[in-house]
Formats: sequence, structure tokens, C-alpha cells
Amino acid sequence: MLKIWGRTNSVNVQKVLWCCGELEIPYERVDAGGQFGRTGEPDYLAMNPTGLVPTIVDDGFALWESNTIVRYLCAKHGAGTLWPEDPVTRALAEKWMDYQLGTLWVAFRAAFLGLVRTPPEQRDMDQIDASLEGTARTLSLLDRHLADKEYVVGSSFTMGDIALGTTAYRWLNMEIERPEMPNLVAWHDRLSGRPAYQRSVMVPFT
Ligand SMILES: N[C@@H](CCC(=O)N[C@@H](CS)C(=O)NCC(=O)O)C(=O)O
Repeated sequence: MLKIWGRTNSVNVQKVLWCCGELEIPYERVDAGGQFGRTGEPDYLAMNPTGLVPTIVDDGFALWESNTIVRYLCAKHGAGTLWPEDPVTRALAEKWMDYQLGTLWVAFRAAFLGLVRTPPEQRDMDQIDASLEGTARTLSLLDRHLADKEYVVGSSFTMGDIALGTTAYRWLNMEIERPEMPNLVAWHDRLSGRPAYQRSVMVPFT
């Protein structure tokens, strides 16, 4: 059976749990990272030398990097649905996955870690404000993209939505000022109707 290492409040672990829920992939999960530790132990580092979560092992194959794990699971279990078979549609889904990891999270990381994982007296508010400003700019591009689409590639839900959804949930549910993004909110409302999303993402992230 697929084995997943990672704490359930991690933005990156949640992508994998949500993906497994959507594709009805049975798995065993082991708490790791954060207060659970384990990630510095030699047997964990042998699977994932970054010491971060998530990590999966599938039939003896160890894999890390959340978006790569999502791509792998979708290719294996969701060809034609979450993993579009048409190369153009798949490239669009992958583009948004890369945008999430390489642009959106890079912008949002300091605000998220500063406001959610750092005690108030240790927060660098200038850095947090700059991060929130950059995040709003980054998300406004997605908001415009979603003006005439139900999901990031168009009318069908794909792995691209999974990568973006866990970050969007945090931005929409943190106590911060947000510019209005009606298309992003409408897209997120659609995600929120999915049982697998409710189970894996709509949970406390603190
Ligand atoms: N690019 C990696 C980043 C992994 C990452 O930063 N994971 C965080 C949790 S979201 C982590 O392991 N933090 C340390 C910890 O939980 O102990 C991925 O997408 O999997």
C-alpha cells in the first residue's frame, strides 16, 4: 500500500492527501515533520535527503517534492481525468502547478510562516507586508485567468487545481486584508464542494 510521511497541517502534504482522496487511492500515513520530528532521522533522510515533508513510498519507490508526487499519482491513477491525456491540456495543468511552487508560494511563504508559525513578538512586519503585497499581485493574475473558466485548465478539475487549492485556502482563511478576487473566490467555492478537499484541506493549518 502507498505510504505517505507528513503532518496533516502542511500545505504540501495536503496536496498529496487531497489527490489520494480524489482518486480513491488507499494509503497509510505516518506523522512526520513539525512537532512530530522523524525527518532528521537517517532512515527518513535515506528516502528524502531534504528532510522535508511530504515523502511517499509506492511499491518500494520513494518520491519527494509535493507537486511531483501529485503528478506521479495522477499519471498512475488519474490518466484522462486529473492527469489530462491531451498534451496541451496537461501542459496547462502543469504550468499552474509550477506557478504555485515557483511563484505563488515564493511570494506567500514569508507572510504564511510569519503570521501562522511565528510568535507575534518575533514577526518581521515589513517582510510580511511585502510578502502579502506580492501574493496579492500573484493571485490577481490567477483571478483574471479564472474569469471565464471553472477550473485552471477550463471546464475540468485537474492536478493543476490541487497544487493551487491548498495555498489559496490559506490565503482566503488567514486574518489578513485581501483585495477582492471574485473569480478566485468562485473557483475556490467550487473546490470547497469536493468531499476530498473538505477532508484534507479544510482543516486547521495552524
Ligand atoms: N518543495 C517541497 C517543499 C517541502 C516543504 O517545505 N515542506 C515543509 C512543510 S509544508 C516542511 O517539511 N517543513 C518542515 C517540517 O514540517 O518539519 C515540496 O513541495 O514538497
